[in-house]
Amino acid sequence: MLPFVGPATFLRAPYRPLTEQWEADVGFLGVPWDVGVGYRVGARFAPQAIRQASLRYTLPPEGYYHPQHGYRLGGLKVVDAGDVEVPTIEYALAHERICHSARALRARVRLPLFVGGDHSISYPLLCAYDDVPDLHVVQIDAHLDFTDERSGTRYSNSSPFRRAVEHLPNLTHITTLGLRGVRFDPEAFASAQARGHTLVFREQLAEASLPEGKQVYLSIDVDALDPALFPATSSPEPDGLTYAEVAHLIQRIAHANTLVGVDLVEIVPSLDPTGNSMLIATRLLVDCLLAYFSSPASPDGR
Ligand SMILES: [Mn+2]
Repeated sequence: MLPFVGPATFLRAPYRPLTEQWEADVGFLGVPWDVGVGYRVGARFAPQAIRQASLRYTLPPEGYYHPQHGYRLGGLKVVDAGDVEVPTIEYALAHERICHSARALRARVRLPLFVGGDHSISYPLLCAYDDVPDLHVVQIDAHLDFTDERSGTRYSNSSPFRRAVEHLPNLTHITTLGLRGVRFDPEAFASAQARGHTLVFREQLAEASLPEGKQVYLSIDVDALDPALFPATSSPEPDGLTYAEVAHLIQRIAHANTLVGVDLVEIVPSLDPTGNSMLIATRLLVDCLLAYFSSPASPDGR
């Protein structure tokens, strides 16, 4: 079927709401909440935009074919679990519903994929992982998102990991990859350093030391990518990562650890009328599936 035909679900997977009983290898859940954004809004529209873009990556039953790697992801059972039904503005209610839905998805699939929304959703998503011992978070992001409070706000997209470490004693370590910009919060940086987080600036990426043998929750903020490549994001910073750098990090993290969940956040579709950003975002989700379910056949992520 051509990529502009038919109703849009993620990779053309069947839609099964979380109110039904089912099991799958992969579950896609939209989290269209962008009330926590500190700059340009619109990430609430990303789950639908990703579904539309993902029709170009429809996963056939026999898998994707590549001449050098053969068929990959054949027989993989993917389900589109729809979106969290978020309220208009009440953040506590939104967090409750996001956490509840994330728990329900975790119970049904091996690899949950959560698509935001702004980065504030990582806090309620991580709350659904309070039973995972020695949980590691790997965050690919231009920003630290570890601010205690900003303009009197504690649950914005600047603070999800600060709230997460306060709430989750089992969250033992955070590795942040791709940091850059000129607007660091000194208190947040000192606090993350004092907790022993691994903080990797964009320039140090090649030598980054990544966790090994851990249960890893991977949080990908698309502003880690270069804005020339991925303009559809709220808070762009110049000199970002290339697609290959991010794909390679996903492979390294997935192969050395057990991924327990992935979120992909801060995609603002209206900021890229070409649609290329949404295709790249979809491709990063496909790369997560390839890294998790395929043998390490393509170290460059292609
Ligand atoms: Mn972020």
